[in-house]
Amino acid sequence: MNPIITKLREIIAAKKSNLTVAADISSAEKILELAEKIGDKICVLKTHVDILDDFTSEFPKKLREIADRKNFLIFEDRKFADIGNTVSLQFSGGIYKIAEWADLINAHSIVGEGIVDGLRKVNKKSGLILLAQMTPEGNLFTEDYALKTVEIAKANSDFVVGFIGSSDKPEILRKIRQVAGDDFMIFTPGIKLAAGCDDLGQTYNTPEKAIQAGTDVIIVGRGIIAAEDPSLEAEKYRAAGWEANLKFKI
Ligand code: 5BU
Repeated sequence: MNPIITKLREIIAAKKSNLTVAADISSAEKILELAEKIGDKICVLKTHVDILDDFTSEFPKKLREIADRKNFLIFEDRKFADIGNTVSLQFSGGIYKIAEWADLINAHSIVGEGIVDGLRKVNKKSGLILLAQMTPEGNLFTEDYALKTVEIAKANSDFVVGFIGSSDKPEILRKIRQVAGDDFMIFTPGIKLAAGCDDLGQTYNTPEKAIQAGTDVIIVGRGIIAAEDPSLEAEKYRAAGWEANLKFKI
């Protein structure tokens, strides 16, 4: 088991928070401001560094300082999806040098186990999340695909910390949980207090539905970052996620 799992579980218990906030904002400064505001409420902050207009190598350093002070992990949602050699270059190099700073990264399993080997080759400190499902309407993920992804994870449990699972197909999510057992963490995006969808096919389900289906960590983006008061909203999601955790998991 990857020690990052233990660390994440400790953070979740200490902060009574299974909430990840997706900081889908194009300004580094605004992400840092958000992290200061909501850092106490979250277990993980999720980034897409390639949407930043003003990325510099200072950004991950500053975010790390906040993450250490407020006790949360940093998840770069890069969704690697290439041959082993290419992903090792993408993970370690380029402008972003993700391997230097991300606690968590993710990858598609569609290309097979070689992607895990390619990422592991240059890994320094990150844990890998495999996409077993995705949230958009009409996606091509199947139960068979999800369960084969779990097999890859089990064969690489030194590095793989868990899965992305979607509560829009809770029966598959439940199977992932059953087959994966408790040595992996499941992260679920597409979460809002009011279920529904956006205008580009994103599906939303409630924290309760995701956790009942077996998820460990809920990922919330616009439900929090687009709110008038993100810290107030983050507290609502933290409380809802934790309540569901107590009801269904402990
Ligand atoms: P939202 O604003 O709560 O819809 O943002 C969801 C975030 O989770 C966003 O950063 C997506 O890139 C990310 N995401 C997702 O929505 N669905 C998926 O299947 C995966 C990631 Br994998």
